Amino acid sequence: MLSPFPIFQSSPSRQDIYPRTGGYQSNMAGPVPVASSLSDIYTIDALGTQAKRWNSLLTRFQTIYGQPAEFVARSPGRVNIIGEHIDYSLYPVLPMAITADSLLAVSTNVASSNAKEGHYKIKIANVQDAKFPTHEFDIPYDAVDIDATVHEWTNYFKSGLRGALELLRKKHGADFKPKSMQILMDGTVPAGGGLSSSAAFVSSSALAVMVANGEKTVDKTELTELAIVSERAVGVNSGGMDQSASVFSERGSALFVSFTPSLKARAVSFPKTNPELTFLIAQSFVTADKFVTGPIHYNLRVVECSLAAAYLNAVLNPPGTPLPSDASPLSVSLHGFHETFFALQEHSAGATSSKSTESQLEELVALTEKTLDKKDGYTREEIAAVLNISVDELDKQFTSRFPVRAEKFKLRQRALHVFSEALRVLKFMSLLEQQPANTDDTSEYNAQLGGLLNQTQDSCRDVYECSCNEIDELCASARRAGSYGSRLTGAGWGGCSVHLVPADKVKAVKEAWEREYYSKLDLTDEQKEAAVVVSKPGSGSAVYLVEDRGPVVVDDRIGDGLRMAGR
Ligand code: NG1
Repeated sequence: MLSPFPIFQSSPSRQDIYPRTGGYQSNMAGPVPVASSLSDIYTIDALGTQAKRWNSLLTRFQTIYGQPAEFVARSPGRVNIIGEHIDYSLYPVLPMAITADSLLAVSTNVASSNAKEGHYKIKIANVQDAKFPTHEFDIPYDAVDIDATVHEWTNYFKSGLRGALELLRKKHGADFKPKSMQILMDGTVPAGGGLSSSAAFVSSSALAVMVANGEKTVDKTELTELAIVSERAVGVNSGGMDQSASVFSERGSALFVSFTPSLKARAVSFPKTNPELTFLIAQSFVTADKFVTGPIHYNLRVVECSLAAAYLNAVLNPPGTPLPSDASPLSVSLHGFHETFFALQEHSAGATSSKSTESQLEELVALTEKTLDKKDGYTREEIAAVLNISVDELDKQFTSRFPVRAEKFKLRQRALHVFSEALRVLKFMSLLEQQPANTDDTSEYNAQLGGLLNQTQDSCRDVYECSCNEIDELCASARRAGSYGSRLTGAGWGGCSVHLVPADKVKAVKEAWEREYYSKLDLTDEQKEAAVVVSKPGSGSAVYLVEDRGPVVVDDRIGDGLRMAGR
């Protein structure tokens, strides 16, 4: 297990938090970095383990394919600090990348005679070959076929491939011919663990395809946008938080991701606190498979949020007002309703000053409580009548993309969670912008940050209904042992939890979990080792060119980082 690491930096001034544009750090757009050493990618304490892992990946590649890899594409998993289940309603979120990641070692040196006429060849293997068997595909130049009804690990690669090829065709013309690739994958983000293994895999796959096909630089925004759309091809109506965190993150900072008017990410650091604060991530070991449970969990929530947007629009905006078509999975979102509602309100009042987003969200919470008063949910017929469309039309617009199973849609609860969670993200950000009043003892400030995380958990459990007993137990146990704030992170219904813990209580919290939770499960040594990690904000996607630099070598003086030996 890792030792406690204070994620809160010693950069106390507001200037340090948002140095460049008088309030916020500038957008972090630009190309995906090409790493020249592992110390460009990982924090110092991770270097020893990572160097061994990279070396074994490259050695195994050579053994499997009889030739060295040309490059490695890397994208990490993430933990979300605050802003749960609101990215697909297009409200900003605050995740950070973690050390665990997806690595794809690649070579394009495949004889063309190997592939069928009019096709290119993809050979893909995994270091965990017993769990993820090797596959070979002959793929026609013009289309990548993905069978989303089959749960197959290579679908994630194929969806990154498909998205990257769409972009390459836009750039180089419709008759662009993709290269054959030989790939060996090593992923350390636990699948179904709430840390976004799928986004790490899809983003690294898309990045690998771009580089394999000769792109010298890969734009981070383009990569993120294509990874978001690609992941939807695997059967999940996903939002954009995970892919943004995976691609854009910078070591040492969390990431504020906003989705409108266009995708933007900026690094956010934290004021120095006393006691120092640490984020702990704890696995529940309840596997939440979004793909399998989508029709009653994740995809249903996406549908409910879009239906809530359409319903509120029909009732609260003038008759016939269209909702703007946007980048959300079903093209209409609560954020779109929010913007339309206040734009019309200001227009009709001839307003000279607009309300703050915080007060707008407070007003929306109150309006939702009044307007969507059916606590047990709304039937298709009831919603269709208000939208003035047939039930068939409703199904076509909202439930045909991904199947959902529900008699009633809980529009009230879903809208209330989304508006109140969007408000909590703003409150969290505004706390980060402030200096704690008393820097000798910031307990009260720490408790305010933690309080917002606790409110998120309450809302996820009671209103959005995406927690589970095991996560609730982990949160309660952590709070009793001294956590300021504890909540599920990611989609929920199992997976992981995140906890804001004073550094001097980390031991007590871990002991409490062991006593009250983990000791009651039948865990393997490997699971015990992975159960709790102290999370540091890690860096985002990167490419490492093996050809230029040769295999990874651990320097004796690990403190100097790692060097890459020339061949
Ligand atoms: P997970 O399942 O934890 O990777 C999912 C979505 C996110 C976001 C969160 C809930 C995907 C790939 N990810 O995260 O976009 O909606 O749930 O906040 O679908």
